[in-house]
Amino acid sequence: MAQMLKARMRAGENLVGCFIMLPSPALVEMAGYAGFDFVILDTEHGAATSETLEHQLRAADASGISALVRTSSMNPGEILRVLDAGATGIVVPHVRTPADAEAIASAAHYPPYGCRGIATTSRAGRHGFISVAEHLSRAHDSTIVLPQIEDADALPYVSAIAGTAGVDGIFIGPADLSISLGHPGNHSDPQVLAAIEKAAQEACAAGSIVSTFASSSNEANAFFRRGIKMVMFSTTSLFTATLRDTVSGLLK
Ligand code: 3PY
Repeated sequence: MAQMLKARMRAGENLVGCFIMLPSPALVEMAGYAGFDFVILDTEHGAATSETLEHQLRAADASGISALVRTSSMNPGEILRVLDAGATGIVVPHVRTPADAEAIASAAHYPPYGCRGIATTSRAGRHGFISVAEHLSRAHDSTIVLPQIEDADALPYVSAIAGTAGVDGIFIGPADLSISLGHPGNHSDPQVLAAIEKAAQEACAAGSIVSTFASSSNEANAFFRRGIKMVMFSTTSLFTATLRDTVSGLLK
């Protein structure tokens, strides 16, 4: 499964994911059964604990969907813990420089590609039921690293960040970027749109994969047509929109 997502990214497939802030394994299963390609479990703003996260990763395995985790920071210990828990990859917020990108890639990959430490009995190593050699080979083939570009001061470095060894793509965060560019919450401000487009083009030119949020199928398809290969929907936004529409349609 994990291998499959990285291989599919490398094959240039269009991929669609669910971004999940709620610490619910059932929501992960729903995304899997609905046919999404991946979930991103958010521990930056979401309420997950190490234990709820592990249950969500189990739900991903059970429902056949790949699960990445958004960490709350670039801390190598945090990156290690979510990968040991069985995440297919990491999304790391507020990466600003090529040195940041190198540091997170190193934390995510085992030697000789990085400096991740091994626990042979971690969940990622099937609690010791696979050999160390198999664990290392699986990790090498499957681990995905996506730095988030969401700050104005990261924009000059997009090509270098995207092209860093051990980095598989970039994830553009429109909400933080809109704040950083002085247009809080206005993702469709021309300056924000232009910055997103430029970052996407530069990352694609560096041979990298670009991911970001869409708010509708039409917007997702427009991204796919422009070469943005990984598009995700916020499950909280989908759910709140449905709740709002349902209540507003009632005769009361
Ligand atoms: C962004 O859009 O900036 C995000 O990181 C979403 O949480």
